[in-house]
Amino acid sequence: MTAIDVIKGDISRIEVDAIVNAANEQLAGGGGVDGAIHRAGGPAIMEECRQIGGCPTGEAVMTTAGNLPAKKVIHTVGPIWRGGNQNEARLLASCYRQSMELAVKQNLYTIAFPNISTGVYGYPKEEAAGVAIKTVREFIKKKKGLEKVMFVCFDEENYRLYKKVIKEWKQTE
Ligand code: AR6
Repeated sequence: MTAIDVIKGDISRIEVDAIVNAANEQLAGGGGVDGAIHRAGGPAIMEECRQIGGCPTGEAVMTTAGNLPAKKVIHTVGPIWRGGNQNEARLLASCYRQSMELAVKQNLYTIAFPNISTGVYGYPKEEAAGVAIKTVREFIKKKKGLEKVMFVCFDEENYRLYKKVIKEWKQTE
């Protein structure tokens, strides 16, 4: 069985097989969680990002984790929120799914996610938490291989939302 954990903190400090980065299509680095990961991980991550060249929204690619305690960084590109009718939910679910697929394929057993798209990209936090948790639940029901999935919430609002949604889900199981 795959464990699901919710914690509050900085994902760049988490010691798991793979941490997920909320990147942009150019893999060019930026602010938020992307900035924190590149700052803490050092230039080796950006060097590999440049070689890869980019990543379409909803997809995921993997690089070294440089100086981070994690083994690998999976870069995924969340959708920019444009009101909800531009395939945002499907693309966000795809980010979580493809990141987990990539981890399983590379024999990585523990993975930590930030709250993709809920910062600069403006995705409403409650809706995004619903999509994230539903996608992870569906994935681990069907596919074996992951030991642990962590949701690392940086802000208090996301942390509270995740705790609430997971509690509701456990009560209905
Ligand atoms: N650890 C975990 N979560 C964090 C951290 C951290 N160190 N720092 C921020 N967050 P954002 P997006 C949370 O804006 O919305 C970048 O510039 C934050 O509270 O990082 O997907 C990229 O280069 C929020 O809940 O990512 C892209 O251009 C969540 O991470 C663009 O922003 C996501 O916020 C991507 O936007």
